[in-house]
Amino acid sequence: MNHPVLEAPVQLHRPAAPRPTPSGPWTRAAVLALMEQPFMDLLQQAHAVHRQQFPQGDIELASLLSVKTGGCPEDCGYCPQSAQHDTGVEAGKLMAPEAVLEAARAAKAAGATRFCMGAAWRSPHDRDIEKVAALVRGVHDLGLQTCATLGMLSAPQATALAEAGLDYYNHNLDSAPDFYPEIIGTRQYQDRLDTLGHVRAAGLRVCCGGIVGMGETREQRAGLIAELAALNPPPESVPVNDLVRVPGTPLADVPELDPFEVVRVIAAARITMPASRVRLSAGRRELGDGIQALCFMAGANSIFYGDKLLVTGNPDAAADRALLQRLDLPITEIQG
Ligand code: SAM
Ligand code: DTB
Ligand code: SF4
Repeated sequence: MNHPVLEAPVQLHRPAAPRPTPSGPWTRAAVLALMEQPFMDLLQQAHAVHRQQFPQGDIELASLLSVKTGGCPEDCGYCPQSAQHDTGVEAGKLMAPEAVLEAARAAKAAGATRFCMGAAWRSPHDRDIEKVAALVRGVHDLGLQTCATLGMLSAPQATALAEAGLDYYNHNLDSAPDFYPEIIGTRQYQDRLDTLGHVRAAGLRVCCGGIVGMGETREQRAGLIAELAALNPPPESVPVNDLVRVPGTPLADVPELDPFEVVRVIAAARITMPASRVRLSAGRRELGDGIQALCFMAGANSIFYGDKLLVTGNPDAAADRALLQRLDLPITEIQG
């Protein structure tokens, strides 16, 4: 049963076009059936898969840096960086390489193994790709795994980033296809799938997940997980973001999602994408330590680490280290 308060519809854009349900073992109905189990049964099932797939139980620490902030032409209803929302986020230029490398060195020194660079672009120009490629080379040379999230990419752009040493590309499906048009009007679900195709074809590893708590139904949360699990192969990293409700965005006043729903989504991601790193992403500050512990039990084994996400806050690095220590959870080490 969904909590009725959690079902507040948000109608920002046009209604959704019908779309075939994903094929393969994890149809939307099958994922929903998983999620509708009694909470403890779902948790137990997910934890068993997690133990089997990740016997060391380590938590990956990925640090984020907004290398180009604000002024984005897209209208994503959740995003503080859209130029279409009045959130007080100023549009900036691409950061200078030395400042990016300084942040990457600090992230490495604090224990991160992956460094993700985010840019508020709809789709980068080729000249932007050349500049980001230089950043990727520099971060790669520090011995960190590299990730970037720059919006939609063409096939040659994805290849250029792979050649520069990019390990992962983050591009989220964000929601179920039938909810997507209510949140974003400036691009289509298929645009996201096309970029993911170019990223895969370039040999990059895929980081792809979504956001919950935007007013979608539980069935639509199941629909997102079904779409992610149907990617072939499934994404290596699956970020699950709990909406950070930023004043000035159209979703600022959406009712808060029951935090146990986040745990259910993490559990469903773990069961349907057993080999993937499931990252408990935005919203951890609001979820608190107890719910985060349940998420780790349900199979989350990665977090964004560092005091800031892109423009909003994240738990302090020291508080995160303390939490993992209190839960006896080891941190992923840099390989090699
Ligand atoms: N512009 C690029 C894009 O949209 O792919 C990259 C940056 S964008 C900020 C990366 C992701 O951050 C989005 O796909 C969304 O999942 C997440 N995100 C943005 N705003 C958020 C918010 N307020 N709460 C939770 N997640 C958010
Ligand atoms: C992802 O899935 N979550 C991160 C990362 N990929 C780029 C971004 C979260 C953004 C939260 C709101 C903000 O600070 O802008
Ligand atoms: Fe732009 Fe990405 Fe924010 Fe959408 S989520 S407005 S594409 S920065």
